[in-house]
Amino acid sequence: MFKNISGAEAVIRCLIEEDVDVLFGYPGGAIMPVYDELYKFQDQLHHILTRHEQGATHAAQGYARSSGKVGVAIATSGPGATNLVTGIADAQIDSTPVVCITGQVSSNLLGSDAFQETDIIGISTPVTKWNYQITKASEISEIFAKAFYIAKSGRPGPVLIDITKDAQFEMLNSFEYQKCKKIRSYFSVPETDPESLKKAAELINEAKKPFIVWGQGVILGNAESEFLNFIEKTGIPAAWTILGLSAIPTDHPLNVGMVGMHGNYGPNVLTNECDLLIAVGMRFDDRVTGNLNSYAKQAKIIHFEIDPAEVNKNVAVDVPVLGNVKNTLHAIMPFLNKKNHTDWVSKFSEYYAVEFEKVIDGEYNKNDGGLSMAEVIRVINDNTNGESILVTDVGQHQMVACRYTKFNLSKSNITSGGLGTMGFALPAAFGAKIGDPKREVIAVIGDGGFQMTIQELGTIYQSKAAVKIVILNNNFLGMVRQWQQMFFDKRYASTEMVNPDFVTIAKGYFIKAKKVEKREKLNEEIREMIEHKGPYLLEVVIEKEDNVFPMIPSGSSVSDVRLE
Ligand SMILES: Cc1ncc(C[n+]2csc(CCOP(=O)(O)OP(=O)(O)O)c2C)c(N)n1
Repeated sequence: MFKNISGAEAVIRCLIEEDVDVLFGYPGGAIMPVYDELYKFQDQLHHILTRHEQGATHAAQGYARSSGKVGVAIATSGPGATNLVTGIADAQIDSTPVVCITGQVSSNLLGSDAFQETDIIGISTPVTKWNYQITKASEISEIFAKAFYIAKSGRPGPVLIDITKDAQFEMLNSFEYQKCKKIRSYFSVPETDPESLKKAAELINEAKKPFIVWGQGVILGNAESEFLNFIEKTGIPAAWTILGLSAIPTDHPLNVGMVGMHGNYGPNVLTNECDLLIAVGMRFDDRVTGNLNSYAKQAKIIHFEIDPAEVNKNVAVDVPVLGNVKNTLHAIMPFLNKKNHTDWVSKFSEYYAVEFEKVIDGEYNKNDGGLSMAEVIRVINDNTNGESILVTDVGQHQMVACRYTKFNLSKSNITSGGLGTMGFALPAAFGAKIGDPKREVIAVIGDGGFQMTIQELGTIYQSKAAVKIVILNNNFLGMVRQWQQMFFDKRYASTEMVNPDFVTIAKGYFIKAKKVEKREKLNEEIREMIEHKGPYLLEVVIEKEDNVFPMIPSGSSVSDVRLE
């Protein structure tokens, strides 16, 4: 219990009670009392000054995804608060636990169009799991406890707390903090119906051609070992959504690759041949399913899911199994028969061989012409033992990097999946490095997305976060250019980029940087980057008009996936 402390100090004490050790943010008038306390508490709570508030939310997301903890971002009212919104929306759709704190004008000015007043509660309502405006210091303790509980419990997500300036100044006679363990009428994890486990097990035991698609729920639920036990006992081939990537090692014999628009050939085509589709902690996003009218219509479907709102949302399910996948995958084990599906699994290998011949070999093992994105990833793989964290932005490089990077450890793939936010990677990368400092963090970014948050090089320099930045420079907004080539008769409307000298820019921020154009130099330059102790930027000039295949054209069926 603390006596005679300000609301601002109470905010700091709440963060310390929640084991927050770092927060990302940007100061301004309406949040200055809290910043003043941050100054006083700097030994216990480290503040990283980003160069833009969007960077603060993405950094908090990167931190949350690499550490498994709640990320915290803080900003002032008005433009500071609105600049957080893209990152909040990104965290909402990708289920990332983040608490955002915004300053607000004093309560007597609310609604008067005061200087830097925006209705951030109204603006952020559709993109937060919960939000709340504090106008009295006495509310701080309870609201922060709820905020952290809501952000991390059940299906995680972003929470925003807006706090008026007078509440920050107001003195509290006494302050006590209790972590929240329960909120009336908020059921973070639904109860599992034991019958659903039995029904699911029956279908799994009977199936001749079962197929698993797993998503981020496996990682968020810390259910990696339960998931491995499940697939190894049942012998079922399993494919990942982009956010599920890295939950199990790439080279596991039952890991058959990625589903979705730029996923692998076999998993997409065989979605429409399996007799049982088992979805684990994924949400049937349209980028995964393609046209719903022709998605796995022949199959029975089981959905292991924590969020009841996702069940039967896009795809009608035969057996929903509600609950945390860590528990449900464990609980179903005694009902399952040990099996293998050798012939069925080999079908995936047959499709892989076709994809290898038509797509993979040519780009992954390329040895003439301009550099390909895939061979850059191959050389990164050769130098990292599958143990580094990959952070990607949005576009062609994202699809290629996610498909080709080899992973041996979970929580190693950080990308903007649901929102597809260009500008995500650079700030998310230093957030990830701060969240897990022992691991190598490699950000692979397109020349377009890099320039959306390029100013965060300043944060990297100031915070000394040793991230490695690889810019795959094709001088195009590559993914949009690919669509223009395929669906708009090559009318490259505003997709060609005339770029600055990235190396000079990085050097302006005192970050070591190099540019590589030649295949013979690639391995040496990547090794030098990895061996360098501090942050490093490597610009790799790649083939200008490379395309990403496989591809399911928008609106088509998963089985219409194209290889060229
Ligand atoms: C904030 C934002 N604006 C626009 C888009 C649409 N968009 C998706 S991919 C892409 C091109 C990305 O280009 P680049 O960063 O150079 O990566 P590349 O595709 O070339 O690898 C664009 C413009 C987006 N995803 N996010």
